[in-house]
Amino acid sequence: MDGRIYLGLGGNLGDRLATLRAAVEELERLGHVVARSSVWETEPVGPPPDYLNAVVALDLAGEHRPEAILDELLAIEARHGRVRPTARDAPRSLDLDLLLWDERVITTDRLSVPHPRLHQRQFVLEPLAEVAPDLVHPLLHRTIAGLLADLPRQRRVRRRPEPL
Ligand code: A4P
Ligand code: MG
Repeated sequence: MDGRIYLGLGGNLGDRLATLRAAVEELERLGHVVARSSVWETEPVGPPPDYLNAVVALDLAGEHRPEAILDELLAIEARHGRVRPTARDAPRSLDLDLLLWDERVITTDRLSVPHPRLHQRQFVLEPLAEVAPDLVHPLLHRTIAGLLADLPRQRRVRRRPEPL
């Protein structure tokens, strides 16, 4: 399958900005990065420290099976020192989430697209709304800007001046 994918990047360990930038460079292997959000400093959901989060839109080069994309994301995470403890929301150097793939709905044992929690998370919606405010969530039938507007603001997030 080809098309446009939206990827969420996050990390709260190590040199966070350098890691996000290196990940974007590696993602260029999958296709062409057509938009990148600002870098956002965000209060953690789960244990500290704060995260940096960002979103990129990428036009896939050629055909990719959904799970091949996931495997590529996991490989990039591993190369950036991601270890997988069992605890949910454990601190990590790099987390790459496949947020959306055009308006497709994909459900396999290993992959759910749209990402099941994207609409609940300000650290995803703020950067996603910068690159795709009018994109419609294919299950909720709401735009990203609309989902963000309705989200109760419970956490600290701030846009950083450095580009991704
Ligand atoms: N998986 C299923 N669907 C997807 C998808 N659309 N994209 C599976 C990526 N992976 C997907 O992921 C576990 C498995 O989910 C993958 O192997 C894949 O088969 P993981 O990255 O090991 O687990 P995780 O990141 O701990 O879980 P998850 O569900 O991605 O958690 P979240 O929702 O990403 O939360 N606070 C702030 N401020 N910023 C953050 O970025 N991130 C998290 C992680 C917690 N708190 C945070 C942040
Ligand atoms: Mg994840």
